[in-house]
Amino acid sequence: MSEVIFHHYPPSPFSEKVRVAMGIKNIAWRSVEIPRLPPKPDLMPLTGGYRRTPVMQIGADIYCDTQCILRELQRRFPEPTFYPGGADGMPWAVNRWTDFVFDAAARVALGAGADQLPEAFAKDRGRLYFGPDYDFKKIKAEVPHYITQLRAQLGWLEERLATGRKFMLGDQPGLPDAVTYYLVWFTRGRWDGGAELLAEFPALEAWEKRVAAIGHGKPTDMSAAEALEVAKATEANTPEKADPRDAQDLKPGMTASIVADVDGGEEPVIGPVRFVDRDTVALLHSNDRVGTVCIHFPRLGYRVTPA
Ligand SMILES: N[C@@H](CCC(=O)N[C@@H](CS)C(=O)NCC(=O)O)C(=O)O
Repeated sequence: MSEVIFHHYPPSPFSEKVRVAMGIKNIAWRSVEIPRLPPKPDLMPLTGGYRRTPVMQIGADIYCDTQCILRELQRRFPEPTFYPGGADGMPWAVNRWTDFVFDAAARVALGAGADQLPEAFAKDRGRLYFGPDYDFKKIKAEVPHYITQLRAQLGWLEERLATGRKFMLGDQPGLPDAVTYYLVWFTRGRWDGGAELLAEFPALEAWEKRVAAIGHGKPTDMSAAEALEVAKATEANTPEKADPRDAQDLKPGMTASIVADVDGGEEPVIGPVRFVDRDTVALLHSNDRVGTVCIHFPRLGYRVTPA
């Protein structure tokens, strides 16, 4: 089987979600460090224009969005399961909820630190996370409100752990640990007030140390050029598949565009449909640097438009 190649940068919170998930499964993976800001000239040939972080590559199959990445990791590496104790299904709902918590955490961290943000970073993340009318002055003024939103939700995690569970589902770590840990990691690491807020939650802090101790599996560095070569030398391993129940009636071969269903100012990825099911849609994309790749997206949170 081709290696897992993970395109990310160390301070990326969504990447930390996946790094911990790979730690839970103790996966050996190749680490490609990508730029924190566009342009990302060695990533775009793989993603067809999708610019968010992280992205996972396995041969010529490219997985965008942590939802899609985590599902594929569970499919390819079923044991140890992300759903110990028969928690199947529920962790995906938890994962989706954490996007909402992250929005509060990002407003707190970026709002509180607004005066120190490098201009290019503020411009990029302002538009991406907070829409075309983003206003850091307003977000900064509302930080106390966003702290209340973050605190209430961190409190739920504390309640869960204060019952004596080692991990969110019991004695074994699972997907709910990976997808909530990054919120705590981001809150502590990126906001001056993080440590004080978290000090209210002793069970959460003890769990934070247990999850940190799991580590990130077995990463070894790879250059972006090598990752592009891997894609070029490999054929995508995704079969052609339609879904007779698909409400949009997407069919392999038809051209479609796909973009995150938020107003982040992102470019859609366009190409022929390869694979459709309830959770995933994959498009083909070709260019000189990688040949043809198959780019996978989640259905949830993404808008597909047939051309
Ligand atoms: N829904 C996406 C969100 C990913 C996301 O917003 N990632 C942030 C960084 S952690 C990002 O892309 N920032 C802009 C960038 O890296 O260019 C996912 O779950 O992967």
